[in-house]
Amino acid sequence: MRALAEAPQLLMNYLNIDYNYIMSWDYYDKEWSEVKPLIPFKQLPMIVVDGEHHICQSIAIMSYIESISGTILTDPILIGKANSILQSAQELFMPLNPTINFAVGDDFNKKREDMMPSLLSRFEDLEKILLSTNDKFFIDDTPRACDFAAFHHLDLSKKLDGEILESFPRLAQFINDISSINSIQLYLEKRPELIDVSVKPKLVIDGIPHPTGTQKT
Ligand SMILES: N[C@@H](CCC(=O)N[C@@H](CS)C(=O)NCC(=O)O)C(=O)O
Repeated sequence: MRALAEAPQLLMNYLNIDYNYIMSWDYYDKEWSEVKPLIPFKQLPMIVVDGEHHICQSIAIMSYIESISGTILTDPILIGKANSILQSAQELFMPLNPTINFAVGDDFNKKREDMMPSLLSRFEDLEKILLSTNDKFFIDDTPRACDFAAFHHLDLSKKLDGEILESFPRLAQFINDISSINSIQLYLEKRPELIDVSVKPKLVIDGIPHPTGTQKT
């Protein structure tokens, strides 16, 4: 699925950190149902460092990446603000991400309708914060974990409704600013495309469409 591994990958691409993205069934050579009980919190994403350290939870993964890159914030106020944006952005995960990646037909339409008020409310909050600053991104002119998390969910929401960001010009500008960063543009061009959302969602990996889900195909 295109979900919580996106922001860590955007961050690593921005920071020019080399990594391999490996499906769990390829890394462990086992079905997901057999892998799940083996990993620390039974869910992905997980980053494996030096082949021995297993870090789960997307926010923890991003904190780790920022720590090793030396781009960590030091001002406690800014750290607090960045964390509040990061957590608020990650709260958009459910039900947005599973709906886009898996729901089809009437179920997709119902979920879209049900989530719209809370989605729009959170978008309003994020729009307001960006409008209150003269900076390009949420904290300053440097994109950080909180920016990439917000970017992921906002970008994904366009697959729920292609016009959803029309009422949020500052968020649309933010998406544009993140997408135009050279390393991010390259990543977005090469990442698997998510197609047939709401019909029969698939990720196109190396030119081959694979149904989303937890089965190796
Ligand atoms: N709080 C966790 C949530 C992780 C999560 O929900 N992972 C989903 C995919 S994005 C998962 O592993 N689903 C498969 C399963 O639960 O078996 C995080 O931020 O990483």
